[in-house]
Amino acid sequence: MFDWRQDPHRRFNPLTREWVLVSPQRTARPWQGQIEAGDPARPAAYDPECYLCPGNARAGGARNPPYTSTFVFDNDFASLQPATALDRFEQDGLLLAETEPGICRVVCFSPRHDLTFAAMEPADLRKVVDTWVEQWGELGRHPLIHYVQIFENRGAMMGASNPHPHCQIWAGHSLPNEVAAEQASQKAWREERGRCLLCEYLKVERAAGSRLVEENEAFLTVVPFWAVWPFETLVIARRHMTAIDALTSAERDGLADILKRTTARYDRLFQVSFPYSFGFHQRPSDGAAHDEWHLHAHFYPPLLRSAQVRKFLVGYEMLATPQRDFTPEAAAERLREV
Ligand code: H2U
Ligand code: ZN
Repeated sequence: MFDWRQDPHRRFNPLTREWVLVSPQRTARPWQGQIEAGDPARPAAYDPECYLCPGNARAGGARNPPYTSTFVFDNDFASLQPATALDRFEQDGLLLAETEPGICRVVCFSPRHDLTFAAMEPADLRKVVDTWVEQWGELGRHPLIHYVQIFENRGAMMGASNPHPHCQIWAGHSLPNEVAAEQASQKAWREERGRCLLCEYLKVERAAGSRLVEENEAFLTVVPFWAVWPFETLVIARRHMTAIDALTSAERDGLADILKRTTARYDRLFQVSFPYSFGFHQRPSDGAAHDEWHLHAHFYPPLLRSAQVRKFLVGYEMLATPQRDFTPEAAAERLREV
């Protein structure tokens, strides 16, 4: 008899329409590879050397105001620039390039250098949510901007340059790859079945229960059936909405609450300030209604089975298909236990 909990199989991701190989029997293998040092102990509440702390100088000459809540500024090393003119280059259908105008910003969540989502007060997290909604709207109204990506790199392991709680916003002209793939799937689902892919998925996960991690009135956190990263989670709006501009006041509190609870579970599971990349996926800011879109966020944590062992997508995963060593159901169970 085939055992879905133990035997090798593959699972389908309907959002990206890609497969992942699940090989739970591999968790028994020994580890003689790299051991991660992890982030240093909790930093001080204020760091005179930090370019994000209130009152401090940034690289490039600017100085932060003595801010007391959230603080937004234009990235001093922006990947995208608003003055870029639209242009295109093509040769023989093989060499293709397009200019990419845009705006990059940094959002500090708090004046406190030592905090994380998990350690912040709900009222302060609510201000972060309000800032996201405001920034998303403001940047999206720019005529050249068609997609606003809000994301956070947490922890040195994920490439965050600084432990000060902050996220980035890259708002650009074109649809990023992941967003384009998810949009195509959600659109096809809507056209073929007349329903929303993630509304349907929510029902399936609530009925199954085995992959649920957190739930409140407004949001749900699950380890998706098709997760690639060991403790990957998907945070889904309970109500059908295409973007964060549709959140009611209570739902904004609900978003703050679910992010705090989810990250607190991550921190407790591995007894460290858990590293991850986090970001929202939602309707493009191109003026169309995009009713196929359903607001959600992804957490992609790199840690594998302890704070010392991290996952890299290499070898078979680079050349063939991503793979994971234990089932999403087992990961969700561990997250629920802490
Ligand atoms: P990360 O920790 O995710 O790298 O985000 C920090 C961002 O802050 C990064 O994009 C910017 C970097 O360009 N930055 C400034 O805008 N000003 C500075 O003085 C240093 C860093
Ligand atoms: Zn700081």
